[in-house]
Amino acid sequence: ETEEFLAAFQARIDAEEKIEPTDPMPQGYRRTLIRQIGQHAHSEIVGMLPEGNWITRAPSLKRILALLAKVQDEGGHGLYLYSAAETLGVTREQMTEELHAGKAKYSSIFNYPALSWADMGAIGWLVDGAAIMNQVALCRCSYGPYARAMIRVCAEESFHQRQGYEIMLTLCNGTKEQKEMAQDALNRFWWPALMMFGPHDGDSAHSEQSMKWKIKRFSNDALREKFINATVPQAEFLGLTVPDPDLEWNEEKGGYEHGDINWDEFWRVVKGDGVMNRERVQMRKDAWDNGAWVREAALAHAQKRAAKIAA
Ligand code: FAQ
Repeated sequence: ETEEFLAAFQARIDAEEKIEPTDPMPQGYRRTLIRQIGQHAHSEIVGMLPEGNWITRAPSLKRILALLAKVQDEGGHGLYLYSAAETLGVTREQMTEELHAGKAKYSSIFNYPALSWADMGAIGWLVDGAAIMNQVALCRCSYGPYARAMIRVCAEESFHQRQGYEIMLTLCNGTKEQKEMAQDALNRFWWPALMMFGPHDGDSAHSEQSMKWKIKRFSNDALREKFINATVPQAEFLGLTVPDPDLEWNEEKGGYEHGDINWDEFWRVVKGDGVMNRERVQMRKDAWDNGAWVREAALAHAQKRAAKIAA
């Protein structure tokens, strides 16, 4: 790649032009997007598992319907994102194989177990809340197909966030036990939700280049702080306590100071050693194997149709 080529590409980025699949692009730009969009797609698909487990245990028909719709949306987001990644020259089979082989990552958050009904509230409120904070910025990503996919995904994600918050609100206005259950879910999901934004800027391997290419519009820390500032008042409204004794409003910066994140735990989970990592990947492998006959049948059907049209 010549310097002229890289400079011309950067000039397009700086002029806020969208990059489209057939446009020339540096190998690094393509690789970064395949990595990030692939990881994002896997997160949606693996992210169906903790909540999928609760569909049959949701406390009412209304809750079952909302949760079922949410989990289906996540499946849709995954397919949308796999398609966006495929425009860059990778196949869905390749991405799936990498996930199953433990080579491709997915968000650390989905390696924590969902232990109670309140976790469905906390996941919608905090996990979708964190996801939206990150994804609203991605709607302006320089790569066209990814940016456009994010618009619809964000609209659906905001419904997910509200259904989660409404579960929390109902529990917090309920019995003492229900409120305790909500507090327990917040205690367990708060820190993992903050970890979703990735390592501190100084430790983030890809941020600098991704910001230059306008794949990322905000740094990991900037988005994490925006999330904390938006979410702490919501916790207060619920009457719950954020499990961070160092959380403090800083008038000067107009935002909260927070305590240290446990980065050892973060890297352990990212590297495959969280509570649920093995089970989550195994579930995906089993689903892939058990679905083989559907893929074979769909292929046979497509071949038959093609032969009929040709005849
Ligand atoms: N978990 O240099 P950076 C959802 C990895 S939302 C696991 O800062 P980057 C919706 C990172 O890949 C969740 N790995 O990396 C939903 C890299 O490793 P690599 C998904 C993490 O890419 C809600 C290394 O650490 N959202 O699914 C994590 O510039 C409810 C160094 O980090 C997205 O994926 C982590 N938390 O920034 C579904 C959003 N953080 O690849 C169901 C798109 C970092 O070199 C229910 N992705 N790593 O081996 C992004 O915005 C970025 O990729 C970041 C990381 C911000 C996640």
